Amino acid sequence: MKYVLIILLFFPLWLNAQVNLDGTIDTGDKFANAKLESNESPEVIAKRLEWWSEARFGMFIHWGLYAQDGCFWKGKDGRSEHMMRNLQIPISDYEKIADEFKPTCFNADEWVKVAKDAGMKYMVLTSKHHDGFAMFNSPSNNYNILTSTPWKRDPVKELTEACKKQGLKFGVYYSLGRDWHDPDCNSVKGWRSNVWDFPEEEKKDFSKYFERKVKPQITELITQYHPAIIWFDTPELITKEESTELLSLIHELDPTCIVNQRVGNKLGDYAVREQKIPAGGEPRPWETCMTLNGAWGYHKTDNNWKSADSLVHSLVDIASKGGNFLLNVGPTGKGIIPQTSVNRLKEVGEWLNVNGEAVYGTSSSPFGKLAWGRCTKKVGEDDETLYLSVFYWPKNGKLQLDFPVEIIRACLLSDTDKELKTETNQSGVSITIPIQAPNEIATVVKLVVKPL
Ligand code: H79
Repeated sequence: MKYVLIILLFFPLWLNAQVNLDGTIDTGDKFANAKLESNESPEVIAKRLEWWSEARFGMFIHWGLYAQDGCFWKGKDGRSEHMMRNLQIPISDYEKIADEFKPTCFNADEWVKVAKDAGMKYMVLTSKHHDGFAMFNSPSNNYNILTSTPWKRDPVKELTEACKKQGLKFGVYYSLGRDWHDPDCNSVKGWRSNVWDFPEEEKKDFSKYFERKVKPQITELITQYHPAIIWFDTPELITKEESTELLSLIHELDPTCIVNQRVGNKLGDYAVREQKIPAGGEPRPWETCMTLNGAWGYHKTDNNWKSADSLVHSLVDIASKGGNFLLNVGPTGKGIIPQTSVNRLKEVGEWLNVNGEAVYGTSSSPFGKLAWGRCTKKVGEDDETLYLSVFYWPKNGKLQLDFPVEIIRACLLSDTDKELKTETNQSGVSITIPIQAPNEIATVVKLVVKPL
């Protein structure tokens, strides 16, 4: 009974640690929902984001030492890429994983091809996650993949080159305010820092970690690989001065480099939602990042895969709200993207092959909630195009639109030669469609209309 009471008492606290009351995941970004405050004009930011806003769909890759045994350590389930903290693994033991890290099956061209075949236009790889291990050549810090593993290869370099060859943009993820390998990286009340190796939180000095590790490594990443995006995570205790300094450092080296909001303190080019799609979109440029199963890093017993249906619906939902979708894969310790992930992504790619026009380069829906699916839009010189992605196909052979539009031409994206009949009625327009849904995931009706 005592234990039940204790659990009941602390359960809300535990829940609160992961999900804020507003539904965002607590990644230590205390300004996650705030309006971004840049000293650059919206036009300058929009220009930097030009390719990114067209791209709409990217691949997130979480790959690091935690993948070696699929988030298990000494037979214990470390639950996620947070394995080191979840199991409180001492640094001296965690480092031993590096001694055996030899992903002999890694092939950068194959990974990029998986992304490309899925219809993804960019890729973001974890260059350093919370465990502090650099997956790139880092002359400033020995705890990196070239110096500390028998593999001695540089996946950031190889993926940069493979992306260039296959026409994808390449970016790097960098855990900013969490680093469990650095003795000075602290956190609020020690909740998220390494207090098992370095228990004296009050003696830690974030600025020392910032000077010693963050600034040199970000400089290395930009000068060595010229990433198109730096995707920061978990700003935690970074000060406004430090966030500002970091942004200046990045833009001095490369003014075209996109930086997300988790550089901290309301700065950065675009907002991030983790594992969530905001109900009404966002007023600023934004991106949802999401896992294919339950963890970001490869977890060997997690088979809770999302269906292709749900992935396409998420992508279209996000596009209809003007956002980007960064969908994650977690390759194994051998360097293989799990086959189920590859299969699901292939299905999404097949759908995009036919219907990509409804996603890439589109803007958000001009309408409110639509019972049958989602709408995206493109504005032409004399007309506008609406893409109606129908998730729930009407059974009566008619798609009723309850808004007034003057249709110039209507067709299915899967059969553009065949014009669909349309009829204006009291509440809007009725479009005659096939009785059977041509595509079980979603069928897109393309409408060229007079400017709305
Ligand atoms: O990289 C992926 C995640 O590992 C990272 N962000 C994405 C992109 C992430 N870091 N933290 N979080 C997501 C949410 C953090 C939840 C925590 Fe906790 C709250 C960590 C510590 C307190 C959950 C609850 C884990 C332990 C207690």
